[in-house]
Amino acid sequence: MIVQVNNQTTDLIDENIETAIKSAAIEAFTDSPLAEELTTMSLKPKISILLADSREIKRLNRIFRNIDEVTDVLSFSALSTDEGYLSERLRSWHREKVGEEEYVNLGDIVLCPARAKDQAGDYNRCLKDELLFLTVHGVLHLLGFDHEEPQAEKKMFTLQRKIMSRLNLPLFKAGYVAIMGRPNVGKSTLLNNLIGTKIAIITPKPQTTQRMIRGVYSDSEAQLVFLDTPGIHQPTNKLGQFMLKEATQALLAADVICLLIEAGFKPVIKELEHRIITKAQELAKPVIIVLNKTDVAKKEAMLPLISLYSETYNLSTFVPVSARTGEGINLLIEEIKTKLPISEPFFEDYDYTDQTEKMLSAEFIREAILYRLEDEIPYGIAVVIEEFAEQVDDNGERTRVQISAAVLTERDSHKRILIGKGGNMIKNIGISSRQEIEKMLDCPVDLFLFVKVRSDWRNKPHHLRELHFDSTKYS
Ligand SMILES: Nc1nc2c(ncn2[C@@H]2O[C@H](COP(=O)(O)OP(=O)(O)OP(=O)(O)O)[C@@H](O)[C@H]2O)c(=O)[nH]1
Ligand SMILES: [Mg+2]
Repeated sequence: MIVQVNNQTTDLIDENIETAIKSAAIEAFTDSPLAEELTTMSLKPKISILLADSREIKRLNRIFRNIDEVTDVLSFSALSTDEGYLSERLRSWHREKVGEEEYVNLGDIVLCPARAKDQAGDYNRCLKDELLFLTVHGVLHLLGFDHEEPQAEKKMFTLQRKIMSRLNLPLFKAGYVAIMGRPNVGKSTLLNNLIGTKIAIITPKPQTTQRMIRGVYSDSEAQLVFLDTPGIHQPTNKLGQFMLKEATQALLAADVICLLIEAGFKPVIKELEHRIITKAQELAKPVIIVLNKTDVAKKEAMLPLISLYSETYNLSTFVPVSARTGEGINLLIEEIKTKLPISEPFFEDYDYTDQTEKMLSAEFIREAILYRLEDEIPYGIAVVIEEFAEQVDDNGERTRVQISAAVLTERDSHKRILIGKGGNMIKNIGISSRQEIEKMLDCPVDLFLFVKVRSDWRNKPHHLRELHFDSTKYS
């Protein structure tokens, strides 16, 4: 295989880097079906790589893609290829004789070292590693891979990762990120927005989340394993103790702590935030202060908050977001990536949460109850799925699900409120939670709700165990 590197830039690149670029191009091509096809035809591949300055790559980007911007890499394929395979018959003009050997030109790659240098800084890589990454990316484009559609992107990026690790460039980053803060600051809303689907219930009432919830975000550069936690508050029963333990465990497990505060909070540091930051700093874990609800906060309120936290704890990463609208979320992801360790991913893409359909069904019912009942009553409520029966058609496709759920309350008087006049309250809870469950399961659902009294279940270990609240997390 011939890889020609033509360096038009004046500095940045030495001979070692040029040699490494050639090896990376060969490594990216070697295992492809096209490589095998050419070998059987006794043909040798050829790739040209141009190292261009910012002006030149901008000019090429404008001419060939109609985008008047500097970019990091451009690929110009000389053959029609599709995900590693040749998708046209080779013609005589594709072949070129050099001495005894016959070569096939795969195309040209243009790299911009100046741009790569800036990007390398953003990802904590050296320039050489970034250029090798871009070379592999460019060769995969020549082979007909692209990242326009999610399916295609997944294929391309998985292959890219494999090649990078064969080159001993484990540039991929992965780690755990705890989303922490007081109740109601928007932790679960943020988690859902990061993952792009509803895996945690959200209500305007504090103490909605009772357990740690895992949601995994992955892209070509990193895997961020988010742990949504129960809002930290002073426990008044065994369930509360369990919730606090869950949050503490997330902090201990995490590589990065995202502490959520509301962007509109007064510039005062309360005990709770102080405890989280000092514990994280004691454990040498980086803390990102996420100022949430920017859609409703006054911009001027944020600056005093930022100065206060940065001066008190010597923190430097503050990311304003609106978990509700999604504003600032991409920036948050990029900030987290800079703080994650280099590592292989922990989870497969399909394994994006630990929440099962059964668990989520129970949570959607609890969410509907939290929305409808006032004051303290909803906190004494738990939901147990007693039956989850799926009907499937001849192809094994799910067509309908029957769910029976017991709603536990602490008192007879609460049971009466929950059932409502003429059964109206429980009926409405059933209707709205069924709609959510149907959306999740993507099929019709028959939902049957029963109300049962379990007095003081939040303090009774046997009831808590029945509800799968791990008994080691409360005394
Ligand atoms: N305006 C606005 N409201 C938000 C935003 N994020 C969350 N909320 C609202 O804040 C309330 C609490 O949101 P959750 O995501 O349940 O908060 P949490 O921190 O998970 O709460 P706990 O689980 O109780 O600790 C809900 O009414 C959300 O709709 C935001 O960015 N902007
Ligand atoms: Mg929550």
